[in-house]
Amino acid sequence: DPVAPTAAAAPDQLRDAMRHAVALAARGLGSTSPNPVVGCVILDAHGTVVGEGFHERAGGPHAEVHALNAAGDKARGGTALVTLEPCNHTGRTGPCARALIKAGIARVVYAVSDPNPTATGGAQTLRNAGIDVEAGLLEDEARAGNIAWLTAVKTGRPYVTWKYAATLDGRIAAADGTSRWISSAESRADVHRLRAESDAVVVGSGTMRADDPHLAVRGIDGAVQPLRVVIDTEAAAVRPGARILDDAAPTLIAVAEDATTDLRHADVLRLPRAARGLDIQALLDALYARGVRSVLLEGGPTLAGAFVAAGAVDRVIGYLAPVLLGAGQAALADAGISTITDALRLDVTETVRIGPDLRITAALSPK
Ligand code: AOF
Ligand code: ZN
Repeated sequence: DPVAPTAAAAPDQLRDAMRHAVALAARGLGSTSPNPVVGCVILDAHGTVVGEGFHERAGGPHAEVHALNAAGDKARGGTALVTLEPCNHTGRTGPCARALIKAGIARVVYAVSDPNPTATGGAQTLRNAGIDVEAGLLEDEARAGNIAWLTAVKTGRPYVTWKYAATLDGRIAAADGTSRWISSAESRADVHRLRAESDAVVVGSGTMRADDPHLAVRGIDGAVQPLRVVIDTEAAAVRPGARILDDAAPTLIAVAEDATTDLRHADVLRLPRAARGLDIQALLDALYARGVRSVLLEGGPTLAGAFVAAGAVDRVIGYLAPVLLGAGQAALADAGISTITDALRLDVTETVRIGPDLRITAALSPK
């Protein structure tokens, strides 16, 4: 029999619990793709937290199942707070709507509706079972926490964050090409966190030649390594012995269809050429097909310009160091913009001090 709805948990208890669920969800960033990050908190009939959980990896239990397991019998008559509408389908795991009903949950509060057509319908299933269902609590926060997955589901390509570190006057290298270190140790550590939260890290041949980057995550316990991607159109920048070819993380070298490469032991992806280098949409399609939902574009200015010109950047994260250079390489090269009316205008979503630097996050409006 359906359990009688209970409104025992007070509004501020619900809000606090949802805020905690959003924080729990974030712990899955970088390891759940192609799935979303989801957090869940269970309150008993008095509003006390009796269980919590988050989705840790695709194929593993959903957040609700972890939280229900933690709560056990205490879930009966209680409230479940979930950052995403509980699923209604049997995919790699059973439907969470059924699991919540079976556990005797009286009330479900979720933040964001599930846009995934195969999983949607959980709210209705719960209502049909006599459960009190409310949507939209802390929706903006939960949406922001899942922005990569939500955007990728909508657009059918990975969510792309272009990250750069520059002087206050927007230079990423001095006139003679030297660049170590413009941003602080704190900012560089923060970039490792960004990498850990991303499914793939992308650089171009210029960065490959200039820096021989490693691109793996260091210093974060339990981090899932991102796929390291080099766009090496002419198959000339990645040479045997490059640091990126070690086994610290998987690596993919994207080259032109007609390029010849002698690289062994590397995963090579052949893509059509475009006006500038490789076809970026084709690259993003190929990454999406491999389960990549979030891409961290790490450089350099030419590649970033091509991504911006292709409309393939969703978000920009700039680390600005209180340093002046004057002459030197600009963070962004030609992006196909030549007049002020064509300038891309972004919305700043966050500003944070990172050590001596300033980190600015800005989003491009979806087209
Ligand atoms: C998750 N974790 O905690 C919740 C999800 O691949 P499956 O079969 O595990 O199903 C994934 C879909 O389930 C996902 O796209 C989303 O729509 C829904 N909810 N998914 O991975 C979770 N609650
Ligand atoms: Zn589920």
